[in-house]
Amino acid sequence: MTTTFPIRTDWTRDEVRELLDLPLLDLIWQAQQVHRQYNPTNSVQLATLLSVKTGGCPEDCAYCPQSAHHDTFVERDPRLQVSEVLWAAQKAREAGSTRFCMGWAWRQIRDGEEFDAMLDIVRGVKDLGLETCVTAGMLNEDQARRLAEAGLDAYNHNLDTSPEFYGNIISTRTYEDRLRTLKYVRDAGVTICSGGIIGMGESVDDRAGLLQQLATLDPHPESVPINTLVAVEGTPLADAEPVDPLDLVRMCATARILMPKSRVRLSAGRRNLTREAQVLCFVAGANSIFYGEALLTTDNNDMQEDIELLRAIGAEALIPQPCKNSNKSASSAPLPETALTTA
Ligand code: SAM
Ligand code: DTB
Ligand code: SF4
Repeated sequence: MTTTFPIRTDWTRDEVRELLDLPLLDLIWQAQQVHRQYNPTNSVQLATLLSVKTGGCPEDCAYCPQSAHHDTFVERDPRLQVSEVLWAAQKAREAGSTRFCMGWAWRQIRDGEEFDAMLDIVRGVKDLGLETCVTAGMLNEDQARRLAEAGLDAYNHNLDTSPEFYGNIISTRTYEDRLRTLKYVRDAGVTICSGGIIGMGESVDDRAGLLQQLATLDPHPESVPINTLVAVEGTPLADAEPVDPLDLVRMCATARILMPKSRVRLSAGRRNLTREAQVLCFVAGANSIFYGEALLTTDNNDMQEDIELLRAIGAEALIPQPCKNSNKSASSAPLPETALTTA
């Protein structure tokens, strides 16, 4: 008999903890059942990242190489021009990506020229037929509304960890600040991308706390990035203990069970995983990756190796939506044999 799993937004922390503590084989079995019920195809979404405004961020996030509070390899770069971003988006599309995620290292973007350029970028990327995602720190209600009007599909704003552990990682903003921006984004009709990071010295209970926060947002975030800390020299977390990849598998599986329909994205830190560990994450319910040479400021997995791995497991990539004015319809398709990069 097939069990069916309802979608719930009333998860308790104890329930989440029980899932995280299950024998791994039982956890993966349950996650696979949920995954097959809600996501019956083998589709894996490829999302490409681009840092539009890099470094010099006034926030003090302990993990982040872009914080002005830490002395890291990241140089404050002049922000990219609209045309440079659109060129990069076009390349990402040609390489097989369907979602283009753009980062601005801000605490909160100011209205005016800078914000208007962001709106132009969103419109331009959308016109290429890509899903658009922006991450730029806090937003006010009006900014969320204007981004929605420009056609923004998703806003990334991670809760990062549990409410109790948050103060150990960031002191310049609060959990409530984060939740408020998520509410403005949701109210404006933009989908939410929100997840967190493991490997910052948090306990299993903190991981349960993060997942419980995400899984009690109603509706669930449409996209849930699970990052493993990329320990960068010069940040306070430079010497953090590496994460056991099986703990990442547990996070993916538990996120899948809690949020059956969300895209669970295997995010930063994938470069340190073997092919087999990545496959276990896909089995556990991850169904998206960051695809491209770089994340925001650090290196990502080799694109050709990614295509080969996804082909080896029979994954299907979504194909980009048609550009505006094209009459072709969108669908999902086998992956290309090679990452279609052009210099
Ligand atoms: N400033 C914006 C913000 O914080 O929302 C956007 C950019 S920020 C770099 C986006 C997310 O990347 C963070 O919320 C964090 O979860 C993740 N991140 C940043 N540095 C990381 C690192 N070294 N390792 C893993 N994840 C990281
Ligand atoms: C997310 O959760 N991870 C991405 C994206 N959302 C913006 C960023 C990862 C950043 C890793 C460190 C860096 O390359 O700067
Ligand atoms: Fe700034 Fe975002 Fe980095 Fe925090 S994570 S320092 S808010 S860029």
